[in-house]
Amino acid sequence: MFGLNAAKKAAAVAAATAAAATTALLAAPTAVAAPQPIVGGTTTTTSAYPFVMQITDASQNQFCGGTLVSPTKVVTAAHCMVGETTSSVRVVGGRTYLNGTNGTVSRVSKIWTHPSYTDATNGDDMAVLTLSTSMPYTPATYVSSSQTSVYAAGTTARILGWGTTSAGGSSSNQLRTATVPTVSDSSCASSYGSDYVQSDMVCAGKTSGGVDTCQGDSGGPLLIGGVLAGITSWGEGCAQAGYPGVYTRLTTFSNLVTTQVNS
Ligand code: 4AZ
Repeated sequence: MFGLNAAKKAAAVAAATAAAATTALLAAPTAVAAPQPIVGGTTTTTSAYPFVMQITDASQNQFCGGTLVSPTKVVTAAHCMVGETTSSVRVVGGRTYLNGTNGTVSRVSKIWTHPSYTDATNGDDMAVLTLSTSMPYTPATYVSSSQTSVYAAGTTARILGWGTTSAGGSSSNQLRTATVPTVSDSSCASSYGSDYVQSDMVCAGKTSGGVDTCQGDSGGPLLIGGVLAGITSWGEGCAQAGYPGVYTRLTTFSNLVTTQVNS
């Protein structure tokens, strides 16, 4: 499983989850929990988190998240940009609902993808978009390269996005958020083996599962102390016990972000 990309993992596990859910329904119908936000969070707004951007296609259909780090620069995941061009992508700010028409829509004049990126499970899953139109929203601050202690195991991190509320489920029309504890490198390596690249990734999630990012949340922020510290990248399914979400470890890439912000 670990060689699959994030989207394929989600799809593959969705089939297994559906089969398991059928069994559970037959055995104990009242024991099946309703799907929850992101997976397991609450609704929020872009007024509360003004730096959270929708990454959309040219028809403004959202497919990933992003984080505004300057009026014209958005951090997202490299895997979100595979197959995309400056003409195929838009960035939408200030729009809480996927079916909204408000906020600010910008074209993208440059897509900078980490030059070593190959696959989310190999690391380097980061990209910086340059916007044609400035966003009139407060950007997020992001970690500096020296702030490696922010990831100490058990630290509360916040995840945000419009992604599916269960593996293989539907996206959320409204922006959602949840908090998850960071997970130690040793624990995450136990979950994911050599697909966990400690230098480039950090894991977050409850041991028992139930709260996680999921498909469509990719590229969006992981905040620690309100500061951008990670990018939603991949995981084995969503919210499964023993399989935390995997995020790009932004301290490793902070200087590259700054170079792009100043370019
Ligand atoms: C995805 O397919 C995806 N549970 C994003 C995050 C996670 C899994 C899959 C983490 O975009």
